[in-house]
Amino acid sequence: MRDLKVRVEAGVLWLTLHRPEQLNALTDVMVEEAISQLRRATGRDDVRVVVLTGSGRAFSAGADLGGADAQERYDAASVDAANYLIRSVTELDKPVVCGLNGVAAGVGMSVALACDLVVATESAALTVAFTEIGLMPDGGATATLAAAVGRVRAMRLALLSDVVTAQEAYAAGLVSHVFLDEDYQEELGKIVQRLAAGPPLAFAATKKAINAATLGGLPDAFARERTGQAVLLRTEDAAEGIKAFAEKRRPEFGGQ
Ligand code: T3D
Repeated sequence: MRDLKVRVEAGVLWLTLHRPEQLNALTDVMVEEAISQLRRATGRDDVRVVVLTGSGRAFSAGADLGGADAQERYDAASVDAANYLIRSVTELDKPVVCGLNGVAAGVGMSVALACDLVVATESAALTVAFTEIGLMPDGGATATLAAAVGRVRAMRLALLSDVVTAQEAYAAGLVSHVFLDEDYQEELGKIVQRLAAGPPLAFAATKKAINAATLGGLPDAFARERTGQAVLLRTEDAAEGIKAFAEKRRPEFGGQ
């Protein structure tokens, strides 16, 4: 698939989001293909660990905001697809590592937060971004963000969409590792190889137990996000937010 590069090497399934010109903004087809690869990974003996990463200078800028019909492309069904992608990460019985090679925004950040480890380059950054365009966080981020950083900082990040540097993200508990850009690829490779050589049954049981203990509210979060986002997507604020992004200006929200 052109926009999702897939390769298996030494027990590792590498899934690379590949729309570098659009900062790897996610299309429906990319989401569907990533889900399919993650779901198939369960039964693959040649896959012990999965890495999700991006091409170029971004991990993913979230939903694709390109085109005049951007707002109409999204509805409850697209929220369901995003949520299913997140579940495919959290429910996979193998470690999933986010190779945070650059910025993650919107549902791109939600994907990163769903992964078991987030290995970042020093130049990477995260921003919730949704509220900047009149939407609420989805892809389970209302649960995973709060689980990672606590309620108060989750509110700050979600309401103000501050851009968090990789070092700040590490200090806050959003990412598990940060490496200098020049060391990142090699260090990511070492971590992934340790996981590939580790005990699959113990990893599966550990992942399931930690997710159960920390993300028990995820199914309810998906449901709330679906309901809230379906409404927000049809507001004038969302239309203005998406239009303003395309026009590279600050949005003016009227609360309608
Ligand atoms: O169904 C549902 O689930 C609905 C909900 C949707 C889920 C969401 O993810 S909503 C949030 C969508 N994402 C955003 O709002 C983030 C938008 N992007 C940004 O805020 C910034 O691009 C970044 C902070 C990520 C990076 O900033 P910067 O200054 O490094 O790059 P830039 O100049 O803004 O972007 C570079 C190019 O990528 C630019 O194109 P150009 O002008 O060079 O032709 C820009 O338009 C493009 N780009 C960036 N983000 C997106 C995008 N193109 C399409 N979709 C994007 N999301």
